[in-house]
Amino acid sequence: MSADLNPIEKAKYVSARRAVDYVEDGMRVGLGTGSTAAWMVRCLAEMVRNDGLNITGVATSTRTAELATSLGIKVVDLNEAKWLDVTIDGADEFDDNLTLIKGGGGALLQEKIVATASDKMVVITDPTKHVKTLGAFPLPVEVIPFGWQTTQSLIEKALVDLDVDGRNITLRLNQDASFRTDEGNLILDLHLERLEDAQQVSHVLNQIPGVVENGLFINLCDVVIVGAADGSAIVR
Ligand code: ABF
Repeated sequence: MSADLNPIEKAKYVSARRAVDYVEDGMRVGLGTGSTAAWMVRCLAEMVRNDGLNITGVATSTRTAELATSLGIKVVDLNEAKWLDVTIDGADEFDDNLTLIKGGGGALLQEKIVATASDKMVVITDPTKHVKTLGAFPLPVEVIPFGWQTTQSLIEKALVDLDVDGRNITLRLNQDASFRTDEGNLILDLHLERLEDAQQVSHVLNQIPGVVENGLFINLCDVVIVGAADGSAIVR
């Protein structure tokens, strides 16, 4: 780790370094997406190169697959691996129930599939990711391009009907309309500010035609590692 990293990057590296302790020889490993997960991929690649670690990776995005492959990690499709021993991934927020908001990087669909197809999910974070109540980070909602503006209206109506505290919920297309996920879908950012009932919101969202998936990861995360710039890590 280079000395000139800022405290948050140091914390991300520390959590990633601690997480690779969960990886054993011969494992099939889900490789997450984002800057924290990129540190994890680099740590694993070092173990493959220097210690002869033998693992098979399944990436959660094209960019993670490219990084892992370029560093010498064997990457296969989930259809080939079928099931994974452990997935290590980042998050945008986590609460005390280890419920996550993920998807800020636009990879939530593959991330959720890979996490679900794993015996264990280890989430790597820095201290800014822990929240008492989810929702300060906009909830990413993946929708197909066909009629996405109608889908957006349906989401807004469903949430008003759900009476999510009657707040002025705003739903905005993530980045610009040209952004596409690996599957060619769009991401809508759902600004809820506060999200008390993750199960209910996730269920309502995923009933709406056109919605593919959302960034709420409920009962999927087994362990959260919170790194700190001083080199320590809290495992929750
Ligand atoms: C990915 O990494 C996304 O699901 C999540 O939004 C993002 C977190 O990014 P970073 O690690 O760069 O903070 O897992």
